[in-house]
Amino acid sequence: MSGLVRVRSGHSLDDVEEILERDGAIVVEDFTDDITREALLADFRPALDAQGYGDDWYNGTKTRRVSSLFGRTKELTPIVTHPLYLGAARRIMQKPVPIWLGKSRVEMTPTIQISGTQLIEIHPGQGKQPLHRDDALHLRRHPGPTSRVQIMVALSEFTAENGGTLVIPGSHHWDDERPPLASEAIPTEMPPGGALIWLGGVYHGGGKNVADTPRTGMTIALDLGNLRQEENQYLAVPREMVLAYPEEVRRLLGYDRCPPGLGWYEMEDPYLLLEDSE
Ligand SMILES: O=C(O)CCC(=O)C(=O)O
Repeated sequence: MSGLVRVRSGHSLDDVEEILERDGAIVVEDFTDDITREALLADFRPALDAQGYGDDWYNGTKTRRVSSLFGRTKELTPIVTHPLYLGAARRIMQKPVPIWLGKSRVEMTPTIQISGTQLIEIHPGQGKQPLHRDDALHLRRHPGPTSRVQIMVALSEFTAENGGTLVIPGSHHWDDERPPLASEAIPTEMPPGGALIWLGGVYHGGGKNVADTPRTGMTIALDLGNLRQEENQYLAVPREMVLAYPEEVRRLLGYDRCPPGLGWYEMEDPYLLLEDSE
């Protein structure tokens, strides 16, 4: 494959879903506008500037990372509810599962939830990150149903030179025996405001930065609601910040119950806990 399919924000969801199922990844060129991108950068910049480089081969020794993103800004609604991101994630992951309840055959549809969030700023001199699958966190076998749909929003331009995310298209179809090779990976190139959406089973990694400016990306992962969140959102996002978001986002942050009965509080929908405080 020569490159990732590139679409615009108004593209048909049917088509984006089909491309993601086939290639495992897609670029949306105009995912977010400059106003949102600049507001996000303004909210994140103090934390990013105060953050030192990582100190291991995986996170990068010339890379700055900041997490707890929903606790640091109130501007993430248009990103996480974007119809092509949330829409594709819902279609790909929220598949009904048949179960027996006594003699009744019923179908339960899982929720999805915000799992990990990170700003990743790759500085000049950073080498390639090892290619990996993010759904390895779920200790699962491949190929199989998708348990994660992730996004990387370009807060600065992404190029082949500055560390644009390396992706192996189609690798979510591979089994667990086939190793990823650097020669199979292609760099994600996109303008500021563009986004890469990819499935958890796709091999990818941060690229090498041989440019003279940093590459700044913001990643959010949506996972199936019956899995543990990668980043503990109950600890990462203070209550007042959860309350600053609309119901759909609060539920995505984990204040929701995944059928048939995961995550309840006092045997009720945990969302009630937020309603009571308004
Ligand atoms: O920064 C990137 O482009 C990808 C980072 C990544 O895949 C990771 O840190 O797990």
